[in-house]
Amino acid sequence: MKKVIKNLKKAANRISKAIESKEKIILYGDADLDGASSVIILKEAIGSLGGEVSEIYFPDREIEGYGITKTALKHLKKLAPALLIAVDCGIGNIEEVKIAKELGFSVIIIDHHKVLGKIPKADIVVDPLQKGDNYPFKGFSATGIVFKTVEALLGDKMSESLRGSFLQLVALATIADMMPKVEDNKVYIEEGMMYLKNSWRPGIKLFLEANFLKRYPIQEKVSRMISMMNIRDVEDKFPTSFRVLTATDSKELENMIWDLKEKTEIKRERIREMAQEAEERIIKKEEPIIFEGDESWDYPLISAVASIAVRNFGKPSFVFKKMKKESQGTVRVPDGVDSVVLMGKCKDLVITYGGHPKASGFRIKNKNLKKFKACLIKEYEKDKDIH
Ligand SMILES: [Mn+2]
Repeated sequence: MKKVIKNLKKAANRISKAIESKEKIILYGDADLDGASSVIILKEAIGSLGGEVSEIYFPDREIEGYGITKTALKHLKKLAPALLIAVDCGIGNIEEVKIAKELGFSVIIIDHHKVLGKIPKADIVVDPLQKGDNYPFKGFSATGIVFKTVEALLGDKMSESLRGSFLQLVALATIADMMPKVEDNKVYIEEGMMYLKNSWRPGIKLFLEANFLKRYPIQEKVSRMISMMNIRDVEDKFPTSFRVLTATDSKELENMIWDLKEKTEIKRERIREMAQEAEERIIKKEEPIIFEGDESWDYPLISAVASIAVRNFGKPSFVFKKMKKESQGTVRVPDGVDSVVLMGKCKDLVITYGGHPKASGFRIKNKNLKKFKACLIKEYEKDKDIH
């Protein structure tokens, strides 16, 4: 028998039922390129079946935190009862899902993050990393799983052009999320790249034709476009990636792309400054891990700083934006270290944490920062002794 991702068919059937019975549907996605692409594919697939999406929501990580947030539920509750589909939002929202259910939402979670112990009591959870999932490949982006879901949802109503337009987004998201380029992903990226070259999505088309990318070969064009779009800048509800991938007005798009280009240049300079600041502090300390944060650091850029720190020092790097009472952080680690497992050993000290072994995040009360750092060092050294 052909292996399928656990609960995938169930999720497709539930969405199909919601379309038929004209239930309200809410799409809820992480604001990065993977989350935005997931939302777009679902929106267009539902649209192609004559369904309608009542609301799209991207939480602002800096203000609300990651995943399904209480701020979001407060905003969305007027729409209940409705089908709430959360994509690329992690698998740790036990409490928030409980609240959503009490508010009258039916909840589907589609995700690709590591499961942390218990899973939320959503109506349907699709995550190849959950227990009992026998699908052999585990390295999908969230968008890759969403694509498989809409394949099941649309069946033979998936036209060649729809498939091509979805695969472009799967390729972008898979590359953006740095998922392994093997097995199913390899096929998605190869096919997606083919469609990307001749994209009829106005945003992609204009991006790849942009003057400042002219001199690069297509692969490089695409990778530059991805890094420019993979920012979680939620403004008036939507991240830029979502706008660029869905807008149709070419004047508006040209402005957005130009704006992104300028932002990217400023961003690059700012990352360099922050990385240097961090570096000056790191070399003064001789510690087994890097644990640095600052109130002045720009949250959307700290992941880049953490990546640079791993590259330069070869140590697990925890970099955070300090806010009034809490800090929101990002983690990058060298090969052989699992950041989610490591944080799991200190999980009582954080508000939330999660992600992928090599790239993850956390949110913590400022009063626990010192203890968290001490715990991480202790646990990391313990593990190192074993190896
Ligand atoms: Mn993702």
